[in-house]
Amino acid sequence: MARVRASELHAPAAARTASLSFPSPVTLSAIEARLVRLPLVEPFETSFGRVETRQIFLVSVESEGIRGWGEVVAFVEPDYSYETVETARHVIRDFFAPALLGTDGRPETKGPLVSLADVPARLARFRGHPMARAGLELALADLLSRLHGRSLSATLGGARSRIPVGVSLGIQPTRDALLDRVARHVELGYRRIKLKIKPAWDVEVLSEVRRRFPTIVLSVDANAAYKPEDLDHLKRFDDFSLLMIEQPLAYDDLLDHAALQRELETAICLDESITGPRAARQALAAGSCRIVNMKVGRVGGYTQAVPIHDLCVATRTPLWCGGMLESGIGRAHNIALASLPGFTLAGDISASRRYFERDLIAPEVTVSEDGFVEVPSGAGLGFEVDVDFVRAGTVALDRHVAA
Ligand code: OSB
Ligand code: MG
Repeated sequence: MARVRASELHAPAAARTASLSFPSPVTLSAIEARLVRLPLVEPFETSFGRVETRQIFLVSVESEGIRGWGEVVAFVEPDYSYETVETARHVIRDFFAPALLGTDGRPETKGPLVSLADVPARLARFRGHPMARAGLELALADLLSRLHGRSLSATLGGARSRIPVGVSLGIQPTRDALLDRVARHVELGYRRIKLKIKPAWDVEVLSEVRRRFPTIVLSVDANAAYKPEDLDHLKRFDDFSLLMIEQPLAYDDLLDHAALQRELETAICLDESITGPRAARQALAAGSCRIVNMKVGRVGGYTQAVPIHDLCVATRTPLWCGGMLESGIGRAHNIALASLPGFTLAGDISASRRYFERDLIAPEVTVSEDGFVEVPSGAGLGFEVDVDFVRAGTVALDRHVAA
C-alpha cells in the first residue's frame, strides 16, 4: 500500500451519523449491567495468559418495554488492555449510567437521547474506558434498530449478507495438539487460520504447520510479545507466506511498529494499538501497519468504529473484524459490523460452538462448509437473547434506574 499523508486521512463520517438516530427521542428507564459465567469448551491461551471460563459482561438498556443488548468485552484481568470487568462495572455504575439516564444532576445530561452520538457527547468529560463505553453504545444500537424495525447491519450501513470467517487458535501444550486443531478447523471450512504465538512458540511451530498445510491462508498474533531488538528473529517470519503478523510489539508503540514494518515483507496488522480513529489515522500515516484489526469494544463503540472503517475504505487499507471470545450477543454485534463494505478480510468470528457448549442466543452462530457466517435480517441483533439461560448464569447484576 502506498504511504498516506495525514491530511488525506479525514474520513467522510458525517453521512453515516444520520442513520444512527432514533426514530423519535428516547428516554431510558433503566440500564442493567450483569456478569454471566460461561465456561469455554477448552482453555484459550495467548502470549499474555489463559482463560478457562469467560465472565461475560452484558449491558441492557430499556425504553417503553423494549430492550437492547450489548456486551462489554473486557476480561477479568487487565492483560489484553487496562480495563477489567470490575473497572467497567465501576465506571458504568458511578459515571456512565447516570450520564445516560440523566441522574447525575448535570444540566447537559437532561432530556431524551436522539442519536447514538449522544453517548460520546454525554461522556465527553470522561477519559478512557472504551470497552465500558462500547457496551452501552452496543445496547443502544440494538434498541435503536429494533425501534426502527430494521437489522443492526442495515442501521450501520452493512452491504454483505454473509461474512467470510477465520479462526484464532490458542497456544497449545504440544505441536501435535495444534496440528490437530488446524486440521479440524480447515475441515470445518474456516477460510483463514490464525495462530497465537510468543517467543519459543513461533518459528518451529510455524514451519511445521506450513509443512503440513502448504496452501492455507495463515496468520499469526503475538499480542505484543516481542521487542524491537527481536528484529532478526521476526524477519524469519517472512519465510512462511503469512497473510499478516498481528501486534508483534507493545500495545502503545506506533513508532517501533513503523520501523519494523519497513524491515518486514510480511504485512503488520495492528490490534491493541488501534485505540480509536486518531490512532488509526496516525498508524496509517506513519506506516505502522498495512492491515487493521477492528474490535468495536477496543475503540469505544460504533461511533468510533464507523469512522475507522471509512478511513480504511478511503485509504484502501484491508480491514477485518477481530474477536474477544464474546458470547453470542457480542458475536451478533461483530457480525453486523463486519457486514460493512470495508471489511475485506475474513474476521475472527467463529461459530458459537468453537467456544461454548451453549450460547446466550438462539439460533447459535454457525459457519457454513465454505467458511461464511450469515448476516441475519431480523430487527436489531437478529438473534433471540435466551433470557432464561442468561438469568441462570448471572453471578452479579447492577440495575440503574432513571429517577
Ligand atoms: O488478540 O485477537 C486477539 C482472544 C482474546 C484476546 C485477544 C485476542 C483473542 C483472539 C480470539 O485472537 C478472537 C476470537 O475468536 O474471539
Ligand atoms: Mg489480536
